[in-house]
Amino acid sequence: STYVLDINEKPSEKCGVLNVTKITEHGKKVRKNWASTWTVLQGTSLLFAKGQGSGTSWFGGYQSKPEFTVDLRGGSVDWASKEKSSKKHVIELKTRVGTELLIQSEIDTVINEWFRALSETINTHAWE
Ligand code: I3S
Repeated sequence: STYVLDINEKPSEKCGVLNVTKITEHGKKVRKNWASTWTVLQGTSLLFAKGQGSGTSWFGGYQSKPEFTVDLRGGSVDWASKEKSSKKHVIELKTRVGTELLIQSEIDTVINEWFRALSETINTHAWE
């Protein structure tokens, strides 16, 4: 049999600790609640698991069940405006179902990598 693997079809997997807050749920504004959150990009899903504290509990955070998952397909990603947050390096993620999240890291290389990974995922799967 013939087996063809496109070089671009590598599974997208990325994880790390980011500061995350929801700002809108089903189109309704919700109160910000920034939390240090173990974040996993797995295919077109973005999974969040609030760790038992950040830093030393990465492994524990990874083992814990995701607290919240968003489907990136049909979503959008952009840098957040100053009105959305006073923090620097803030990504604004909007999902197809009207959830808006802010995702932040103090480390610019880290947040730039996440911006790239999220944009690539959203652009690659835009029409699914
Ligand atoms: O958009 P806001 O309301 O200025 O967001 C800030 C608040 O959520 C604040 O908590 P209180 O609800 O206790 O006021 C947070 O401590 C801030 O971090 C939020 O603003 P930034 O600019 O950090 O996203």
